[in-house]
Amino acid sequence: MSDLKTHYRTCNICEAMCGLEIKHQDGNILSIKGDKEDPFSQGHICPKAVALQDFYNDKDRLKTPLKRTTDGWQELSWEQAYDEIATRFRGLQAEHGQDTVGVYLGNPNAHNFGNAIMLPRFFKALGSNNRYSSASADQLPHHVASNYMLGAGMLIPIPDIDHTDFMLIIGANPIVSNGSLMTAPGVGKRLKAIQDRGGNVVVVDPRRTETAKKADQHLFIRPETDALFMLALVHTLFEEQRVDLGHLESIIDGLDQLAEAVKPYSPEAVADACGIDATTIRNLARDMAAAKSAVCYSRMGASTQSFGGLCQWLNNVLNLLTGNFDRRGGAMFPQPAFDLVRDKKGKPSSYGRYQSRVRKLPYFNSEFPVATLADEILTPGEGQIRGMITIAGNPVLSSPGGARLEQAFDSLDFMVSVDIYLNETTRHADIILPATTGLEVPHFDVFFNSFAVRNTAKFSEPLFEKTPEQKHDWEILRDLALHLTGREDDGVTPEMMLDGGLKHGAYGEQGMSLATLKANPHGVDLGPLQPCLQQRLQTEDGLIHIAPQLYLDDLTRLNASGLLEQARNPDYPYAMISRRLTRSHNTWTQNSHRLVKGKNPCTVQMNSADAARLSLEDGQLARVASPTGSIQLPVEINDDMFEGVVSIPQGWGHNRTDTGMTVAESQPGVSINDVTDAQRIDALTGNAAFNGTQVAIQASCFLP
Ligand SMILES: Nc1nc2c(c(=O)[nH]1)N[C@H]1C(S)=C(S)[C@@H](COP(=O)(O)OP(=O)(O)OC[C@H]3O[C@@H](n4cnc5c(=O)[nH]c(N)nc54)[C@H](O)[C@@H]3O)O[C@H]1N2
Ligand SMILES: Nc1nc2c(c(=O)[nH]1)N[C@H]1C(S)=C(S)[C@@H](COP(=O)(O)OP(=O)(O)OC[C@H]3O[C@@H](n4cnc5c(=O)[nH]c(N)nc54)[C@H](O)[C@@H]3O)O[C@H]1N2
Ligand code: SF4
Ligand SMILES: [Mo]
Repeated sequence: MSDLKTHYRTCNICEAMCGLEIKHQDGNILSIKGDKEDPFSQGHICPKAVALQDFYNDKDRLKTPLKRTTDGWQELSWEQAYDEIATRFRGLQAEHGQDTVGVYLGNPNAHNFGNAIMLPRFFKALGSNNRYSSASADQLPHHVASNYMLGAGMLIPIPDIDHTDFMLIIGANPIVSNGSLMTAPGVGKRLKAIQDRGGNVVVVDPRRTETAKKADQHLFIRPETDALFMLALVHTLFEEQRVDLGHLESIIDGLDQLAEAVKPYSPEAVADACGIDATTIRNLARDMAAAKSAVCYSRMGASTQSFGGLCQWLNNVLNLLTGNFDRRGGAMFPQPAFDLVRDKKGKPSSYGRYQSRVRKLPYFNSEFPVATLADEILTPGEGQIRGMITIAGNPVLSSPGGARLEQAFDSLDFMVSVDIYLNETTRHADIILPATTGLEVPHFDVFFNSFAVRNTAKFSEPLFEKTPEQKHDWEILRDLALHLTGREDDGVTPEMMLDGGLKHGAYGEQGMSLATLKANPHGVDLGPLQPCLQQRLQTEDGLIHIAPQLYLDDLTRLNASGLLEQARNPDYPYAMISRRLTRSHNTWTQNSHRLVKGKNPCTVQMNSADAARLSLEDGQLARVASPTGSIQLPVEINDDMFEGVVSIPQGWGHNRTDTGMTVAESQPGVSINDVTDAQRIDALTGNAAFNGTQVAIQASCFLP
């Protein structure tokens, strides 16, 4: 028996970047705990980190390339797989054009530094513009707002949660999600600290969430009316002359146009639509303006909805107008050691450079919206997608109208998936390329350091060596690129590129390098966020654009939406929203026995008044239907729900046939995205509009 060893690394599951301390011996994990010496997370951890050992040990995890044949899945060598993929993709492209091969990237790409660094090479080799990702089912409106207001889509303002005196949280549940576009391990403690220093936390959400329960004030809001609500806050700031631009005053452009545009949206005009009375809205605007420091933080609830673009613009507007932009305790800008924003100045953004073929949706950040991926596969004509590669994504469960995407994948000439499981998406592939994951992979957060509430940097070595047959995601991407182009390997690795980026980054002159990080396995603290926007701003004129024309134009769409009049479809009278669960992450963690054991969490939560109206009892099976599909799941009566709104978990539905996730199949749940509609988008950004999907509910005729 060898010695007991301790390994330090960063958890790769969600955005919180928790440091872990893992005790192991002879290849067995003895414990996974929070690393108290991690300067950022200081010992915080959630139940999912302990499941990292389950993913490592999972017997269902794929280790060798698989090919679908009439006799089922057969193993093949990496070389055979690469050769076949290159031949098939190039064949399709020769016949139907470069763009005939589509790419879908899922969420774990953002948590895997090898992918983040190697993907551009793969894209270049493939040469297709038909790219899609989970970003357009998530945070795209944040990028579009930063692009138009600040000149760079990745320059995202982050709430300075550790120093603020007033935090307005709209459509986020960080106690469960552990924060998003706000990497902040231990959000609960950080929120409590706001209250302990005399500050206030206000949550605006159609559900009284775990976060709302800890807040000083919770306001129920009708789904998708957030833009109206925020317009009324902005209106009040102007009307009551509470605008104070602070140190950025001289570089903010467009204030007069903004003041004019918000005139119609008084609190009285929007109150009924939002379900929040006018005095409460006015008082909130006053409180935010009067606070020593304040920050408005809007996330998924305000982003994945029909006016997600307007919401994320208005979020920034509120922080600017109260003088809280780029200011301690307000919305600040991290300065990561490996910087994704540097030197973007003057480079035109790709927003609207192309339109998608079928629905004419805008291109942004070199991608089309995932809400139109099925259309591009299923609609014949020049430019149709006939081949597809998914990389670390499960869009059959995660995309709006997932069931239609499933049909679309079935119709492809050739499909490849780079993944760790045989799941609802990868089962449609002709070849699956299995990657290493989690504890076998070196780790550096290329993205989440750009969104973190403190500047830190950390590199983690793999805990376990991969076997000689296994390949890292980045090696698969590199090898595919080499097979597609016929080029020789130049030997460049993600670690080399990371080292270069660190040495040339903001802390390079102070000795930052990969060697520095390797010498500090708990991570390096680079200090609290500092005002730095004037140096980091990327607009060509050096100004902050507070009222870009595309947002002012989109107000016409908001006015015509029927939201102000509270228009409802009588056939589908309930508004459906999604929820996240503490013990699952999107679609892929449900093969851990310790995470899914216990009661079925995949329930439809509804208010008792709604349940009474529908004659539904707690635990009874209900059918939730939209014009695009229906699912059946148990009712959970819960007065934490706003009347007329029902909540269903996202990421479930492991009840499809021919998948290979045996634990997940034992507690499958149903997929909310069998009910969502890919036609429902934020037309401005192309982002999926999951929230507020109109549904009908009735008792199910089947027994549970
Ligand atoms: N209705 C509704 N839908 C939603 C949401 C919602 O709130 N409501 N949320 C949206 C959001 S925010 C997101 S981010 C998307 C997520 O959408 P996706 O990214 O499509 O879904 P994931 O479950 O993250 O898929 C991860 C895939 O990667 C695989 N995987 C895990 N680790 C690795 C690895 O190390 N390497 C490789 N190669 N593969 C790996 C998993 O097996 C799985 O197939 O879902 C969106 N969908
Ligand atoms: N445990 C766990 N953690 C996760 C994930 C997970 O699956 N599980 N996923 C990760 C990912 S990929 C992401 S992007 C982040 C997301 O992190 P968050 O943005 O915090 O995500 P949610 O928990 O979905 O919170 C969205 C909130 O918006 C509310 N909401 C819905 N519709 C509306 C609306 O119209 N208006 C308003 N104001 N609110 C609305 C919902 O009730 C919900 O409370 O979480 C990450 N962390
Ligand atoms: S909060 Fe996120 S990063 Fe932290 S341990 Fe849990 S899953 Fe991992
Ligand atoms: Mo996400």
